[in-house]
Amino acid sequence: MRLSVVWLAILGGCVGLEGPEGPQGPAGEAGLPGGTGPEGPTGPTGPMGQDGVAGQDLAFDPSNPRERWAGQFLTPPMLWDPAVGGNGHYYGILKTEALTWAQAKAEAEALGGYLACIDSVPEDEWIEAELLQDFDDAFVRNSDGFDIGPWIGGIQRPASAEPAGGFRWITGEAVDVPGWLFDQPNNALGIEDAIVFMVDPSLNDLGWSDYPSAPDNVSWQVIPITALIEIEP
Ligand SMILES: [Ca+2]
Ligand SMILES: [Ca+2]
Repeated sequence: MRLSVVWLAILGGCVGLEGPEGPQGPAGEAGLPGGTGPEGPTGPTGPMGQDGVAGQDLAFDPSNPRERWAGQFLTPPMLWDPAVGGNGHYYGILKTEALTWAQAKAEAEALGGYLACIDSVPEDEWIEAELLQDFDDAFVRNSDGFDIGPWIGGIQRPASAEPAGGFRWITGEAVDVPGWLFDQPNNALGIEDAIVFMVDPSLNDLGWSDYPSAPDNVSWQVIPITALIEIEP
């Protein structure tokens, strides 16, 4: 697993930005299934302490996507901060069972967001560096050694010129950021019509590939297990 040191460093860095660590609270008597015993006291905020205010209870803020959907993502959704040139949107990797592109799109919308629509090079670079680089759990490896990552919001209109014609974001915008891996899109098997992040082992590179929106799990195909979701707060 490449995950880990670098990713934890990134995560640690993000936590660090929020302030010093609070002390670990005493463990409460968690409400056990069956309801035996009262729920124990909530300890003061621990290492993930918001704002790092020692001893302050962590108030759940449903307007903050980082908290609202934290349990459903591989990590809490991350803010592309306008202070560093970002768009103020949150991005998270939803991990589920194998998903077709249409299922991933529906899951994203059910969470109040949409499959990420990447319309600038800085957005693409930020996503790769902060959400995908060294984060193996977002990928599933196929029999040819390609690591297939999360679905994003690009889809090819039917009857478009192959291999590259007619790709649009679900926002309706044209896909015109140069995020494709070398030799992609290639319309492999003549059936690739949606966009995933992928690692090409021969290039040792991460980028986009076209991929069948409804993989049938034959031959080299695997079905993506994650979706990159963009949320506008
Ligand atoms: Ca195609
Ligand atoms: Ca492809």
